[in-house]
Amino acid sequence: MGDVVSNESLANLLKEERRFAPPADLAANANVTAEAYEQAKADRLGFWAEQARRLTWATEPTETLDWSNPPFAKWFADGKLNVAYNCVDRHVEAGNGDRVAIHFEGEPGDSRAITYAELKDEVSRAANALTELGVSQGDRVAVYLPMIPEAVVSMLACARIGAAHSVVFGGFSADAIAKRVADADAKVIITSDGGYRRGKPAALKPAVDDAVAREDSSVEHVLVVRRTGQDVAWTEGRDVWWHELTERQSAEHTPEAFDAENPLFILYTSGTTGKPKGILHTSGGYLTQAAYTHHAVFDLKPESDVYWCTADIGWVTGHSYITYGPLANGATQVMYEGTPDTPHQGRFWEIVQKYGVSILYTAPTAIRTFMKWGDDIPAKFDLSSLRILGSVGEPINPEAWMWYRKNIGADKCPIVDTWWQTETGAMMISPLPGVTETKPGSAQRALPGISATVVDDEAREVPDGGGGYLVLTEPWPSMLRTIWGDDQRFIDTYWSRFEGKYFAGDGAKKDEDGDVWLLGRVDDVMLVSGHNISTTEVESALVSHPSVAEAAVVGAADETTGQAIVAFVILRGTANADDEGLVADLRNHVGTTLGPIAKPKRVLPVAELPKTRSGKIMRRLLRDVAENRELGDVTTLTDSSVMDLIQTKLPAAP
Ligand code: 6R9
Repeated sequence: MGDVVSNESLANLLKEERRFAPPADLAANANVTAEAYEQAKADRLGFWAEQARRLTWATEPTETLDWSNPPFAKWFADGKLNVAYNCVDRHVEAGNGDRVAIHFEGEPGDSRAITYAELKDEVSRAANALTELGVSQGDRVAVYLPMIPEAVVSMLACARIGAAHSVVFGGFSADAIAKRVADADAKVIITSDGGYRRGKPAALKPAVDDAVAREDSSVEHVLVVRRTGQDVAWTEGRDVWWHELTERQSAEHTPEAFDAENPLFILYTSGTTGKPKGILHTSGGYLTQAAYTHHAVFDLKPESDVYWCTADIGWVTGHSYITYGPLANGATQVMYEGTPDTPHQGRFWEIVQKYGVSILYTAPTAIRTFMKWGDDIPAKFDLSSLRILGSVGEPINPEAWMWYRKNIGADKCPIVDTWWQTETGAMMISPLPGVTETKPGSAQRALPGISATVVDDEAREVPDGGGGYLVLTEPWPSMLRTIWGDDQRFIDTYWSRFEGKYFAGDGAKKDEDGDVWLLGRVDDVMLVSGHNISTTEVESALVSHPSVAEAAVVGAADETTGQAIVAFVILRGTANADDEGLVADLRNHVGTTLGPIAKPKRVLPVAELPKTRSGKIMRRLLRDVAENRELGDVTTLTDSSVMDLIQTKLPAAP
């Protein structure tokens, strides 16, 4: 919270009374019941040792947690396993080789079904190919691909040979690739000629060529998947076509067992400032929690469910809930290459209908966009196959939650709002669909085996009804092991704010039942007349007005109140941005919903909001605008023209 930090706990303004019980049939057949909480509470390590048995180990672990050198954890340290074997081979061996693992849907409408048996062959060939390129256990491989099956195959091929992958989101620049590749010291980059984006082929290889051309590049080979068929520049000796290399490999590859703590991947998070942090995840504990949470939170029935996570493989959600969790559980899933409005705004719902998707996992930013596009669009499709809806990435505003439930979930599907981070590796706080009476906008309760709470500035647990900082009080299997190459930064960033506790960097409150509500990043918390006010609560109040589709609020320096709340809003369909009355109405609406203290000083209707490439609102940039400052770092922004638009909207500061 920088220099505006107040010793007062976060104000608790929003009241939400709506409750939704789990559907009776779902509760009766749920994978996980309320007993799991009791069991994990009685014996947390025993609980995780039992969950680790979902995996197939070459050597069963005898030790669950080694916490002798905190905050450096080791889970299942004397166990050995092969992660790719767990995600692929064992399902084939169990007689499920004919089950579809991935229904791939390309943006131009091409599609491909890949069974577990086929996936096993592809992963084995790719593992042999990487070996031929000189990659071995302990090496790093960068992956810069669109959302195509080869992305999953590449990750699993690395895992299979014990090399760590570092996936770089396909929308990042040459500069971002170069920094990440250099930090991880990657030997090989796997990329493609391009991918389809908004109806057109978009090139990927030029950014890799540019990144690799830099002097300090560690890259020996660039492995290129042909996706769009567009022309590519070629460096003989360095560049290799994926199809040429993999086609001549054997489909046999014996998976070697690696230590549970063998690095599985590095994934960079930009944070708000500074050099990206290479978050390191390892094998046995990570896969245990990814698989368990996917089983428990989505109630996955691998024989009958069709699961779809709309995230990109370049984010942690794609890692844990496209590649590792679902495949470890033998799920059938949809993988979609493109954008939600290509070629039309009903594309997602058309895909749900086409494949009979039963579990959908998406982000609040997408849900708010669908709200803006209108209820009539999903209404044109048959969504009756859906039974569980998930949300991740940002706090979900209660009104967006209600819209999701009503318009996508036919007013019956439980919504699981899952809180977690790149650093946590897997879900930490979420309802369980067969157990929890859900509340719109709350992630509710730490999952079985997870210990989370909310503390004040002095590290004291806040009572029910209080607000403060979200912390994790016990180590968990899929926790980050360190920041790659920087143990001190790992300690400073996460373990120094509160002694012995993991500091998540999110504001949170506990309601009268002890359920957790996430209130946004603590760097974004506003300090108005001595009160800490969460961005999420004010934004949710704005989104609960029928004219507002999306809102972002920031605290801008103010002579009288310290900070004043400035709100940027995207209006719904017919609302008029020049309507003075509407602006006054929105201010009053927040005043009556949350109280006068939370009333924005200014409300500015805008056409777009600045977002990171994973869809999170970048309030930092809006703060720069609201305080008439030069914009800070915009490199992680999806579309920098958005900021020009917003700046022209802004009247000179009073
Ligand atoms: C998985 C992912 C992590 C940050 C996290 C928090 C926000 C994610 C949330 C949520 C409220 C949820 N966040 N899920 N806030 N409710 N259900 O998004 O990882 O990209 O590392 O972001 O996202 O602020 O700290 P990552």
